Amino acid sequence: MPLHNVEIAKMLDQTGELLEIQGGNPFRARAYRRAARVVGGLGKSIQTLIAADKDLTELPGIGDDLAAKITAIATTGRFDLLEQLKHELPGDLGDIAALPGVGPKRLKLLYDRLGVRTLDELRRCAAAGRLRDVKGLGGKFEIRLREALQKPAGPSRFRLSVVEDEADALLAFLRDAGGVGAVVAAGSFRRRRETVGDLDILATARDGWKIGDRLIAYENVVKTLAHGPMRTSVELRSGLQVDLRVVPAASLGAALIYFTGSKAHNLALRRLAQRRGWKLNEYGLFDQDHRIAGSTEQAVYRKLGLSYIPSELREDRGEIAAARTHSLPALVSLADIRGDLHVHSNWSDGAVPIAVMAEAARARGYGYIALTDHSQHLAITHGLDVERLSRQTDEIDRLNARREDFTILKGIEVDILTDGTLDLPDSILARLDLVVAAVHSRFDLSAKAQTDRIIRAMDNPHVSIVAHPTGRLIGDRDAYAVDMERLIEAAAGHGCHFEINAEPDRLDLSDLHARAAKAAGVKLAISTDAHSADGLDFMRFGVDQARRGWIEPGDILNTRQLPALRKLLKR
Ligand code: DGT
Ligand code: CA
Ligand code: CA
Repeated sequence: MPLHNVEIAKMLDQTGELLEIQGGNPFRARAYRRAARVVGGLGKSIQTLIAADKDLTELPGIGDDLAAKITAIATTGRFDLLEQLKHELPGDLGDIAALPGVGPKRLKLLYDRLGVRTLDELRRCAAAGRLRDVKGLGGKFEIRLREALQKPAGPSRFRLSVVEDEADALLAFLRDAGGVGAVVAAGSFRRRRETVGDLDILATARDGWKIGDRLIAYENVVKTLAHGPMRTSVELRSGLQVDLRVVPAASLGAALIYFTGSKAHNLALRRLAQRRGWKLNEYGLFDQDHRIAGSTEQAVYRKLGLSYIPSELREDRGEIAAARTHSLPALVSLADIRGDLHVHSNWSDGAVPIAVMAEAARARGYGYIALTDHSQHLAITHGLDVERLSRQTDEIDRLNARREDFTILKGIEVDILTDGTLDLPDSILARLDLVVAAVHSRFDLSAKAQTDRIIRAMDNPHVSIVAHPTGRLIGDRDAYAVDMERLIEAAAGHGCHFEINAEPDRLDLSDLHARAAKAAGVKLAISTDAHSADGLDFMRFGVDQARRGWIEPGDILNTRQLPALRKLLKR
């Protein structure tokens, strides 16, 4: 049975961890971890890539060996190396290593100091409060571990990109059935939240049992949780739960509003209806027993005196008041994007040459990209020093001379060092079209030190954009401590811009931070941080996040034509 990206990523990550625990070649362990992140963050499913005969070695950091292994995992559902590694460790240590926060050091402490070999022994130790007796096993770690031990296996929330993979395939499968009308995804997925708890699907169908039967027959279903003529719930192999509801066509709009949510948005709408003496539920908008709207969302909103509210805004964050005065923002959309301002090539840790990235961007209808490889401090990425960067700019000049209709901007993703100075001298930065600055180290500084550090970087007039400003990796690493209010204020004062990094595990700035930046007049770049041509397709997730942040085309740098963009990049 074929596996999904999340599951493949988990196996690769665990392999990296076990290799590290064994203490072998650290680069090998790191390569697996990195491959896990790449696979986990892909815009397309590995299954699709393999089916289309795509060369997996084009993905960043994936060589022949890893490509073969990933293909084997994806097609057989098993990973022999991982099984072997688990087998080589005593007891359940292989599974214990997969728990959150358990790395090689803590695993060794658990084994040496507490004699833990099995999950049962670990549970007993945690319940008896013995973890905190060992330095390094108490505090937050103990709390997190207890939670993880209580929870059934598998992640409880899924990244949007992962659910999109599942949803695309599943919706196509359901639509293929006979006698089916609309089949639409609702819930947090339709609101484009960065993570999704479960997937809600609405359908109209002649026979509710039949479409439910078809869902149950889907190849990735492992468990049926409920089955009836109006509702079928299943669990997929990845652990994702799917709720399918069959509704009459006359109620589709009302049901879409209800099941798209959010709950807070729904409650506010219902209060609005009640004030007019009406009733709103998933079947329609009713005046006494008479349905006055229900077949489309537009009709329901209109009857309530509201403009149509895009799903991304339905969080009860002021959208209803704005819809009442017809002053909702005209949200940015993918079609507004004219270029990508954060892109890597194989000069640092990207997978392909500059020309390939440029061609891929052009094929997506863009007029420009900014090449922003890493700077020297990030040695592991083969970051550029002054000499290589100036050779790269020559290369870009040569490539640009070949094309009238497309421009490669010369840029760098320069490291912000611990003290807030930049990793390359001003003399070279001055020669670039744009400088993207980012924190890649010392995530552990105090909020004050981290904030000061980034503001100091923005003090450098060559810096145009701060990339992934909070450093979070969704589900993996929290944002570093930083005072976002002060950062936004400083950016506004300096004419510096922030990035919404579109990588599905970053989405950094988040929706709320983006909205706060907009309120302060700070402009944003929506950038993919692509390390391969396919990575450019992450743009849509960045746009989703921006829409959730009430962002309009005018708030975004890369909706501009090149001359206007150049002006904004100059400080
Ligand atoms: P999730 O799945 O945790 O990412 O978030 P949602 O928003 O998809 O939530 P879910 O799956 O529990 O329910 C789907 C939608 O159904 C939710 O957005 C709003 C609606 N809904 C669920 N429970 C209630 C409720 O008690 N009252 C109202 N008014 N709506 C509800
Ligand atoms: Ca849901
Ligand atoms: Ca649900």
